Amino acid sequence: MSNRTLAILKPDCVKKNLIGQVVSKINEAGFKILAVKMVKLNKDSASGFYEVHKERPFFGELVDFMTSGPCVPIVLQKDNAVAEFRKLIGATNPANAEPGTIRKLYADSMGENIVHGSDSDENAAIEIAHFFSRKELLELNGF
Ligand code: 3AN
Repeated sequence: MSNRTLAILKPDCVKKNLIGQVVSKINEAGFKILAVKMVKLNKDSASGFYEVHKERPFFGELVDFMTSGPCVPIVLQKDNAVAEFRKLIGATNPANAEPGTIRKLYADSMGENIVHGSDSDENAAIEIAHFFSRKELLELNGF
């Protein structure tokens, strides 16, 4: 089991000035930040990131939203990071998210749901590589 996951603070999180509050929740839950940056995705990059969803009816909307403003990818470390982070963010639809989860606290809708979290160790590795080069990760953390 890997101890890393990729979080993205989505464009709604950045626009609503919630970066600080969400990062506080992440730190309070015991995650260590290994790497962080702010980026504005273009259509190709967002489509590549969400490749697995390309046949879903909401794909166009998802790519439009993810390219609508800057977002903040973060590499996080904790034991059992993928599952622990998904527990912290709550269900995809904020209406169904547990009280106290990041999406319950801050998200407006299924599409604009504040934060992304990898759904498997395999995808975490792919998603981390989408945003951070080997060189950057080596320089920051020796991995
Ligand atoms: P999660 O991010 O909780 O793993 P997924 O993998 O089912 O959720 O969906 C990927 C992203 O697609 C979600 N974060 C959400 O922003 C968006 N999404 C999922 N379902 C819908 C929907 N019905 N309408 C609009 N956007 C959606």
